Amino acid sequence: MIETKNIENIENDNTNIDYFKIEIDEGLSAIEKSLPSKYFYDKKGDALFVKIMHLPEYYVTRAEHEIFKTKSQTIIDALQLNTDIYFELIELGAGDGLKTKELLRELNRLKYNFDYIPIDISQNALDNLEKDLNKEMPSLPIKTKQGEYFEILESLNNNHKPKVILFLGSNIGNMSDDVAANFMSKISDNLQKKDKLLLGVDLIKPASIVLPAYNDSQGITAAFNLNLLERINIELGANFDLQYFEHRPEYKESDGIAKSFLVSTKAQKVYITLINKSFDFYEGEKILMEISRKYNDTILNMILSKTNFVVKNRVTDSKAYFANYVLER
Ligand code: AVJ
Repeated sequence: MIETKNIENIENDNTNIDYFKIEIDEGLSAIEKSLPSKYFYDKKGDALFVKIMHLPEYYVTRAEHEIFKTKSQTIIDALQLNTDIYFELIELGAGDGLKTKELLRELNRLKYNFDYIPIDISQNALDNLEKDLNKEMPSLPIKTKQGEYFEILESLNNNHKPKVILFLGSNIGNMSDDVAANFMSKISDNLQKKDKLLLGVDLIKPASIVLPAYNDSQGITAAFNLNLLERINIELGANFDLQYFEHRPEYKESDGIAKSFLVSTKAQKVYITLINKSFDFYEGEKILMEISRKYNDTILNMILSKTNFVVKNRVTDSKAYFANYVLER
């Protein structure tokens, strides 16, 4: 008998079980199978992602962290903030807030007047972040919001307070260019003139650097991908046999998009109880688990041309692996 997760746990993971079922069914029923990477982040997935951020091969977090450590003042200047004017600092997909803390420390020290509003799909990540920030900066007003970016967007224009949106960590990289353009244009539509967005993107670079970041020697990224199959097993009563799926990332510098696949190493059938359906895999069949888009100025400008944003400033780390762009509405 396959055990399904109890209601309490499902609520803790903030996943609407109906959407979860529908999206998993859709992804596995397509000719080219895929699963949505946003479902990586249950409790175990959050913990694995924290490990990823500390991997020697995963340069992404370190490169952006370097920017925040060494160039916070440049960023603050480019954001054209004024210590007399209150603003909302809204972070989309806050995670563990490692980089944001550098900026928060500076803003706090310089006595800027703001509320920090981190938004994340993971309540677990938000709870950890809030605890951590309360400890280090007890005077910092923090108002966490759990939800998907899109749901939160509309609540942005409920008030006309000046806003700075943080969209860091190359989280935009999980979106196709069309989705990214649509998303950025929705954000800009919900902002007032002169509001800012600080966007962090991983830059296009050779495969010799990018590929190992998604194929680490300790197998943490493989476990991160496989965890979604395990999650489907537990929450939807499926019988994925994890030993017959192999993690295989692909990246060509000419496309600038890292793709993570799980490959079925034999012909097999997987039954999902709560979907009441079985799914056939042929030997070598791939499930696209995640895309991680890498950027350059041309690609970013192409995306922004469909929005009300203009680029005000761009800062990079010393190796030019990563860029933070200050955008203005
Ligand atoms: C959090 C989306 C930026 O794509 O690099 C890390 C997620 N996936 N390793 C990325 C991730 C595998 C990460 N982002």
